Amino acid sequence: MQPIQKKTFTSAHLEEWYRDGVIVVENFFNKSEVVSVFDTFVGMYGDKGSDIHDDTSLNRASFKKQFEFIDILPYCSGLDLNLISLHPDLISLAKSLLKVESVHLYQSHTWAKFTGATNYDQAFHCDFSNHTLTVPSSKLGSSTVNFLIYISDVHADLGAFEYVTRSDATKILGPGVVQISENYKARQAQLSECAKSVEAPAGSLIVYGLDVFHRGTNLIRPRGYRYSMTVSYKKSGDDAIGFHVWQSKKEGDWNLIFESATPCQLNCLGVPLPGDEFWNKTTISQTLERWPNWNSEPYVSALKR
Ligand SMILES: O=C(O)CCC(=O)C(=O)O
Ligand SMILES: [Fe+2]
Repeated sequence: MQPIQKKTFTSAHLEEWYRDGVIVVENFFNKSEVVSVFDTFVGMYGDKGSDIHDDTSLNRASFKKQFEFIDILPYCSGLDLNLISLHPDLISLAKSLLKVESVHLYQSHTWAKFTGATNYDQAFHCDFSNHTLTVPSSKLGSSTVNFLIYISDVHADLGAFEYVTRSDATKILGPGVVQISENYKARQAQLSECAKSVEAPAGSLIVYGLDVFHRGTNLIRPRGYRYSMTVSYKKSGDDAIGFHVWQSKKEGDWNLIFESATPCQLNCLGVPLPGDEFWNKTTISQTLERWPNWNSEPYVSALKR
């Protein structure tokens, strides 16, 4: 088992994960890491916040607009942005939370939200429906972990994430409930009463399970914006879970990642580790042809052992 390396992450957090299904770690990433990612967001999305917020009730089209400013790994610029979802501390945390030696990054996207672009309010929900064709694992801690990373400072009027701890949701909905099937409005109101709002600085990390009720909220501050990233890991080899298929983005600039990521980081994208039976002289030279700046040395060395 990999130790939890991050100073800001303690065993009390681990207990919270099993008890509440949610952990908030303020300043998980250091300022210099986040400032660089923030600057890349500014270049990608700018500041489109309007003076007036949108509080009209949502329909299908305005709901879809919540997801307008999203890009998927690999990103067109910014090495730090491309590597933040593969940050060694995040990988190590995912391994500790899932209690496994090997994890797979199955979701990584940016998300910019702007005051007035739409109404960003959501109902309380659990995130499993587009991560699996079934339901979340009923084992505490599950086989997946979702991370929401704040890239800008987030206050209540800037689309703060809201969640309900597992025990509060159990009191309202009963044990193990992940879908609200009756008394929808009343249940939403009850969840809202005990919801916690995450106001936190850029670089903070929200960790939550697929079985945790949560929601996005509207941005109402004039000219407000919220930059964030959604990143999910699963236990390697869990075929029940998925979101992106990295191979479908073969036109994307994977060079940025291949030239800087460690074998452990690349392994989280499905690249076999040095020493794996996949590697031989042919597969190494063909991979080098695809990604000329890839550091093949650890893979070559492992062949000689
Ligand atoms: O961005 C957020 O604060 C949460 C969004 C969310 O829960 C979702 O779109 O599933
Ligand atoms: Fe969600």
